[in-house]
Amino acid sequence: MSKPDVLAVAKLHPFYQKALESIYTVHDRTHVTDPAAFAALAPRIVGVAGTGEASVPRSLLSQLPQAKVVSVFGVGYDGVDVPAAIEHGIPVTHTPDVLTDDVADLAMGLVLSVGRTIPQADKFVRAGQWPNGPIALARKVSGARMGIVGMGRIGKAIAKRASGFGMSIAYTARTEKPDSGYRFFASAAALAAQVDFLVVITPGGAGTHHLINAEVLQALGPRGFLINVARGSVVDEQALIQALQNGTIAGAGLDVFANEPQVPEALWSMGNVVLTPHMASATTETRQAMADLAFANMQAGISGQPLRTPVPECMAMLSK
Ligand code: NAP
Ligand code: 8YV
Repeated sequence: MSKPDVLAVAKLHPFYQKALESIYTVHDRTHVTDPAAFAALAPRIVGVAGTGEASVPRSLLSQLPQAKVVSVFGVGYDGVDVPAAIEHGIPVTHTPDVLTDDVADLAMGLVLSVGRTIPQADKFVRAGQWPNGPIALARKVSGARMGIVGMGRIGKAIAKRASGFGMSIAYTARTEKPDSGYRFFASAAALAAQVDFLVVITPGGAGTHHLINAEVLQALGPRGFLINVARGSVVDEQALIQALQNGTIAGAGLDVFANEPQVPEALWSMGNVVLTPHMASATTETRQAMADLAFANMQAGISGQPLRTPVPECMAMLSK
């Protein structure tokens, strides 16, 4: 008997790909690479596999009458048209919690990297510059003021780590968290004006598009650093480049970009910027846990079992 058909809408991590291939036939981006073949295949697709960055638009969902689940390998699902999925009766799942520690760790890694100029210092030593004089002084991290944009699962984990460095914690989110003990600001600009390190960790999508704009960067000021581990869309990248070039802010640590995997060339040569390739959850342990959870969701969706981690917007359709 042939295996059920699943569509991969992005290049999948090998852990997830391998698990899926054990019981499904995985069609790798056929809707993009061979639309004619996809027209014949689409009615047989029972599940859609994606990543946090993948696009699952209404136009695709409407071609999948047998699809039972969209299983995203990632906590963010801003590329999925969730209202359209609900209209088509297709629940969406993601992989919350299992990656929280890693993303918070990388956020702190970027804070330390930009503050203490670790990558620049490494280059300094390798370039044989040490004998020619001391490296420029860095910025003290312990005891500095941390501002977090997005106080959800990962935001809280970043706050916990920053507290260990004796940093004061303030945040903004859609709603205040009175029990957190951290100081709340109603806007990103008001928060930025009061902190040294502004760490962005919200979802992407329309609700947060360019939440970090020229005004917020101005408020962060010439001794302030921006860290973005959320989505490239949350930061106005052109405004950021200008702010870095003009000294409006001190520096930035960026894991995500507006048009990945393209990174604006203007950033490449900046000495006050640390760049990583969207790797905040990219450890062997966490990628395995994400693959296990994404696969479990796919299996549950296709076999009609309760989903492990549906996205919040799909809870209502699942309780009917
Ligand atoms: P979460 O628990 O849902 O937390 C999201 C937080 O963002 C919440 O505090 C929420 O506010 C806040 N938020 C949402 N819209 C906002 C807005 N317009 N203005 C201000 N705050 C807003 O999600 P999570 O698990 O922490 O993950 C957060 C995001 O991190 C993901 O969606 C993904 O985009 C990103 N991420 C990136 C990587 C990477 O590799 N770089 C890895 C994992 C995740 P409320 O609490 O008031 O609802
Ligand atoms: C992954 C992410 O890099 O979870 C998310 O939202 O952005 C990251 O964990 C991504 O989903 C895998 O491509």
